[in-house]
Amino acid sequence: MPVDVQLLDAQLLDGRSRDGGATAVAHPNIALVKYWGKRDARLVLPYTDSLSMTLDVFPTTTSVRLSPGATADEVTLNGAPAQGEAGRRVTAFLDLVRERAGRAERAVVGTSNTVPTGAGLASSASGFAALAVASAAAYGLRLDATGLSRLARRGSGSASRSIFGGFAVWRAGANTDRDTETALDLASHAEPVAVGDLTPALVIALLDAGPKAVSSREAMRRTVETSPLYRAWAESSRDDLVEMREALRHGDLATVGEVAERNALGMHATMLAARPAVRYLSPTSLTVLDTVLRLRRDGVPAYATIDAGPNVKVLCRRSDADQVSEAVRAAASCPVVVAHCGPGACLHTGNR
Ligand code: 2P0
Repeated sequence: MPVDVQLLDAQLLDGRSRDGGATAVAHPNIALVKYWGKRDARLVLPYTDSLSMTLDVFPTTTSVRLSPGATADEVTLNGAPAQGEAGRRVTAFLDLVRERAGRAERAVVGTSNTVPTGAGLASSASGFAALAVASAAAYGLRLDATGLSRLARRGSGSASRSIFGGFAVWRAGANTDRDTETALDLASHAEPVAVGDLTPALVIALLDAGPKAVSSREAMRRTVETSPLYRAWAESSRDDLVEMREALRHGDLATVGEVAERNALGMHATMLAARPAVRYLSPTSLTVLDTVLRLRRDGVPAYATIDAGPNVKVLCRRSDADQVSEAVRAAASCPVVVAHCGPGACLHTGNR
């Protein structure tokens, strides 16, 4: 699905509601070439480029309303006050928006996720993409889609990709000796990827919706600092990206799937070799990986990818999605959701 950047730009020029608040919707994305590892934690600059598909399921809706006179931000997550780290990350993000907008008002933020939070189903991607769009509008920051992607990146790296619909690549940007902070920030953002005749389905096996034991942020840091396999994966990931882009351009699902699967399993290998090891894969994750292999042996092109949690996502043809879902459900006794390419982040039209 092509991203409607012009529509987003037009909305942002006039995105605020009468009370100065704004509401935005964003969808999660699943990386086919993964982001794993930061070279700069404060600016959220990754070591490698990554490439993802934005989904049409599990949207996050976020409202930001300025609260003149308040001394702190009020952040609500799924109807309950945001606790600890989650609230601190939202306030740190709003501080960045306020600094750029030259404004000081605190805000009332309400977020609702339809995806289980923190279970490796990319809630932080949709969450910070929606927060970036809503807060930029509420504070009067006029940013185009590229600027919003940079901003969303500061909240959570993968959020930079959810600004765009369909397929998106997040450029790591590169350091040179003379880079200023502004230059580094400008160089790292997502952009849409040209795709040939390809409209895949992603079958999501919901193996475990509970929060993960190790946050992806901590797992990434530990992997970069201690895994002897990290450098090898990062290097092979560059080749994976080249091959992935080529396969997408040609609408070659088999190559897209093969590259996505090896890139994801390689990422998990880096974590398993970290000290101490980070293991997101569960026995049922492996059962689903076996099911995917069996489907392929039976002639069904199906390919697995796994993020920072046990849930397995299976890329396949739209026309095979029912068969793949049935096979996964039978093997893992779990609920299954079928996703397709979804839209980029946008302001809720009710604001206008
Ligand atoms: C990705 N993941 O490319 C990878 C694959 C999980 C596995 O991006 O620290 O929540 O906020 O930048 O974006 C999850 O990490 O991490 C993630 P931060 P984020 O989708």
